[in-house]
Amino acid sequence: MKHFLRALLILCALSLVGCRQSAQPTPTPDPDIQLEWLNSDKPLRVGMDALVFTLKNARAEPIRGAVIEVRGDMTHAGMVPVDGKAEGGTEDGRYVVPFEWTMSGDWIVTVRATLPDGRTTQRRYDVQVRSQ
Ligand SMILES: [Cu+2]
Repeated sequence: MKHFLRALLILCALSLVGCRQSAQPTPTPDPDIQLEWLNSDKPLRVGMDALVFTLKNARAEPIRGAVIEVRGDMTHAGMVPVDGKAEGGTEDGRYVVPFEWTMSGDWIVTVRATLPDGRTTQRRYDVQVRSQ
């Protein structure tokens, strides 16, 4: 019994670490960079998806040549985070990130854009993914 309790404690501690790892301090977004997730309002379903982001400057002009990195963490413990990435962008500043929703439930999506000049911005979205 003693061993079981200890194992349980260790498991809890480990899952807490796994769960909170993604909660890095969010840097203040650069007001000159507008990062938007265009299709975040449509219903999200388990499986492969294509996340579309736009990147614009303060004058609403498209920014090309950036890198957009997406990280998805589920709110419960024991899941491997999902990563996605897009580089370059289209002429109108769109970036399409292939991304797989591996499970239904609540996700925290962290999107980070790195511009060619090294500036970065980050946004967080809390979304719900439904089963098929
Ligand atoms: Cu999960």
